[in-house]
Amino acid sequence: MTGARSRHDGGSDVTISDPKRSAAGLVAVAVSLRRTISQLGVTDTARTLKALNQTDGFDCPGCAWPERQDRDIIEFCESGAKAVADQATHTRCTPEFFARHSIAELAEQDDYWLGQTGRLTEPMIRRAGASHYEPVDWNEALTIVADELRVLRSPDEAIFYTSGRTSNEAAFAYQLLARAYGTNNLPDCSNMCHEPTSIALQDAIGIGKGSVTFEDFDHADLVIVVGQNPGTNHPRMLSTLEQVKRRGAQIIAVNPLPEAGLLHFKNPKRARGLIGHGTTLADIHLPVRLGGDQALFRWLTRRVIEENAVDYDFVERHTEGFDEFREALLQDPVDLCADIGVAEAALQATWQMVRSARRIIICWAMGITQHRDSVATIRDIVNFTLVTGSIGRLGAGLSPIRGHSNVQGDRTMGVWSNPDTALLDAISDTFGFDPPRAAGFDSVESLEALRDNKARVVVSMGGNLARSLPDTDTAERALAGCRLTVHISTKLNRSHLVPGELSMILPTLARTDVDRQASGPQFVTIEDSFGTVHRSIGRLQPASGHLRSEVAIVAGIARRLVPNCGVKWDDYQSDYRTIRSDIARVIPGFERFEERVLQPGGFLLPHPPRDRRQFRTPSAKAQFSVEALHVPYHQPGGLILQSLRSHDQFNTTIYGLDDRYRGVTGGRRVVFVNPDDLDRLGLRAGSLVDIVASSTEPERIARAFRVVGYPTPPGCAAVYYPEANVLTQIGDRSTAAGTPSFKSIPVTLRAIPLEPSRPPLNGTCLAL
Ligand SMILES: Nc1nc2c(c(=O)[nH]1)N[C@H]1C(S)=C(S)[C@@H](COP(=O)(O)OP(=O)(O)OC[C@H]3O[C@@H](n4cnc5c(=O)[nH]c(N)nc54)[C@H](O)[C@@H]3O)O[C@H]1N2
Ligand SMILES: Nc1nc2c(c(=O)[nH]1)N[C@H]1C(S)=C(S)[C@@H](COP(=O)(O)OP(=O)(O)OC[C@H]3O[C@@H](n4cnc5c(=O)[nH]c(N)nc54)[C@H](O)[C@@H]3O)O[C@H]1N2
Ligand SMILES: [Mo]
Repeated sequence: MTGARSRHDGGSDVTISDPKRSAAGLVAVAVSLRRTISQLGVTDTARTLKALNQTDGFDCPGCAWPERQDRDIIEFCESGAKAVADQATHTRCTPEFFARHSIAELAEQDDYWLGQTGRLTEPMIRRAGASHYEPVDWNEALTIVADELRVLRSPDEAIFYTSGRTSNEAAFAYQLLARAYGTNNLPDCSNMCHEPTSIALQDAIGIGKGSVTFEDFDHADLVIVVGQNPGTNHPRMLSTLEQVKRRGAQIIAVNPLPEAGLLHFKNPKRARGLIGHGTTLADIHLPVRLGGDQALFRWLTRRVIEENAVDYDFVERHTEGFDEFREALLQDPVDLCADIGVAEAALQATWQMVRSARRIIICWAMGITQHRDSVATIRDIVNFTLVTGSIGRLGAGLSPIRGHSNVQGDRTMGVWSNPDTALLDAISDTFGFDPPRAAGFDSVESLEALRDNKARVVVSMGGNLARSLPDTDTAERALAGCRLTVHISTKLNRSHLVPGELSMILPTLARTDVDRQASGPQFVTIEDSFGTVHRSIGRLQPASGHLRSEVAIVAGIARRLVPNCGVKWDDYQSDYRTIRSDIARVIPGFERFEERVLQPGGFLLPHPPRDRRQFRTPSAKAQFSVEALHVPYHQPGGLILQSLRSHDQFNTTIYGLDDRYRGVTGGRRVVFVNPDDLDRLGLRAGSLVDIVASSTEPERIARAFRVVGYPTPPGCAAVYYPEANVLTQIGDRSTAAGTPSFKSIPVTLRAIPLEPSRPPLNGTCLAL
């Protein structure tokens, strides 16, 4: 089974200590510097960190949390420093490396090892039947890609995936290439991430994006952070949460786990943060059960209605469907404590806090989106914001926190398997070719199409589908069954090692690198989680003279495949201003793009609900919706399992083997279980177990995990992504958005007898 391949298997080297109760502080500074200096040396570390997230520097290749206009001279976090160290590393993965190691040999290594091989330096090809990758020149590589695409029976046999680091310019060119060629098969990482958010918000308020900016955080009375771990995944958000607290406003954290970054923050930019106890963030932590959020928001909304706290002025003027919604909601059982997983007293305290707040922001991320009923949950979150009039009011709003640094921008640029007619019409009007109208495959549908031989070529603009998709075994087989796999990548990853009959690794510039084209040095643009579009300019010398920018690679394929589609591919490549000028013609909100993006800090895209309480739904009103209440309960003898990120990874890229805040050191194959469940299941902390997905055919097993007793709610366990992906079936996905249910997998734990040579771990049962 796939999961068993790691050198760091079985958690044998893992040590466990108590989880931390505060995030950042001096340790974070020390780790940031140690990591960057070890990868880049002292001089490049200084040069790089100074430019990180500055208006004339480059955008962090980590998360999508925005920068303030009046940003600090140091505007990065530990996770950002690690992301930069990973990309700007001086280690190189060269043709000699590929000559030394066969693909089969490399496939035996784990993700951490693969990530340590450094930046790719030259285009590589695995020719049919070959055991090794070998160098190939760019002309031959791009010609093969175009030739292979040209001979497919239908353009819909090709899949063009995008991971969310790709710049606006490259994304715009890439979706034009796919559509001029003739397919809407443009899956993206968003399909596995915030797709439920985009769908729920589009239907409810007429735009699939969040409705807040920093100004709102500056005026909020209450910020509710739901299903998100900012201490690890969006650490710069902690400064904003700290400011919220210092103004006297309040924070509620809704999370099964007591994540350190939700409890206390030691701001490394202030002396007190370095030596003191830090700022307390969450006033209330609600340890909801996995998937208990929908019940929570319905309970709260019912309180709002029953205790006469509805913003009737907003509801009457700006919404539709309130009466039906209220009637349906009042049918809910009065006592939802068990469904939420939280005691009545804590709910009442939460209600008091909500009752006294006029300006409420709700933030959420993967803890909400990666469930079967995620769209319904988000609609119920929106229902709550509508009864409280929390949209289009200063200090209030919906704040989905995006993942990849440009995932929101890639979608704005048209990377979308289910595009709206307006976009396709604008493309047709501007370039004169007729883009396909039928929807293409999203990420999981692409996997199904590959499995069923309906698709035969995958082009992957970033990403690591072998590890990020559900059902790892099928994903690997699907990639290996392709006629051609093309990976436009910065670093080696598992997907390169399950090559199609022909496979290509096309090495590309990273965000940190200088991008020089025929017209001179180029910048690219990025859209953050609040909808601000700004510049990013690389500062470091590229890892090798052979690297090409993502734009140049797209243009190189396009020039050979669709030379006469009305897009000026040569100009696109030589001068990115040409691309921006076309974006301005095609994408609404980008008028005078070049001029406005040259302003320091860039510009904010329009958001009608936020700006004017205007809702572009069919009725021009925000929509209440009636949703069925659903809670994923575990079976007797089983658990519900979530998969999440450690403090030392970026998605499928594993930076290191420590999860500092959760007290895990030296390994990743651990499963966090509530101590009461250990008794119920007849297990002990330190036991070695296989994790078995319930009722799947064939049986799905993730092998050899150490049990850690941890303060997670009863019945709810946790394990790291991507080790857990083998457990998620392709069919387990959000009913309305297709996003895999990575955070509610029904499982059982099967004990593996301990070998006599391996004593049980000490200290694996943590104090609650
Ligand atoms: N350093 C670093 N930064 C990153 C990433 C990274 O891997 N590393 N990834 C980037 C990407 S692409 C994304 S999408 C984001 C992800 O950012 P997050 O969404 O913060 O990522 P996860 O680690 O998946 O954490 C989910 C959190 O939700 C909680 N949770 C799980 N299930 C539930 C539930 O049912 N209800 C509630 N209320 N909470 C729940 C978990 O306990 C955990 O705290 O981060 C981005 N930033
Ligand atoms: N079990 C489980 N599975 C999950 C999740 C989960 O929480 N649990 N989360 C899901 C989420 S939220 C997401 S977003 C997906 C992410 O899934 P993917 O987008 O498929 O994966 P990443 O790990 O982000 O991609 C990493 C690779 O991108 C390449 N890369 C890095 N920077 C660049 C660049 O600038 N340009 C190019 N061209 N390539 C680059 C590198 O080669 C690197 O190996 O995974 C999903 N899968
Ligand atoms: Mo994501």
